[in-house]
Amino acid sequence: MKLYLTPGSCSTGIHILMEELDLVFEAHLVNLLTGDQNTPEYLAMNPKATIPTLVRNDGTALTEFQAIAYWLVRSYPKANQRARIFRES
Ligand SMILES: N[C@@H](CCC(=O)N[C@@H](CS)C(=O)NCC(=O)O)C(=O)O
Repeated sequence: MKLYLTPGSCSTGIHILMEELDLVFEAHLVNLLTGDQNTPEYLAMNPKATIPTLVRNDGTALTEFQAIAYWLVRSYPKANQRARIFRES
């Protein structure tokens, strides 16, 4: 998987979640100040020109924080276990 992120921005929550899940992924830095998000390559993944973007192993991309977090929680057992703990408490 590839996570497109900007340190110190709203992508940090997804970055931390993926680290907590012990996922192996490529982290790609997107410099919003210099316009990395507006390149044709980035817009092909995320036409909204925002971070975070998660490119999954099948090549499809998720581009909304909530959608990425939900998909990660549903897709990886460690996350599901934690969700179960929260539901039971
Ligand atoms: N609805 C999106 C919003 C993402 C968003 O607005 N990200 C900001 C950074 S926190 C961004 O990429 N801004 C683009 C820019 O500043 O050009 C989500 O929840 O993922």
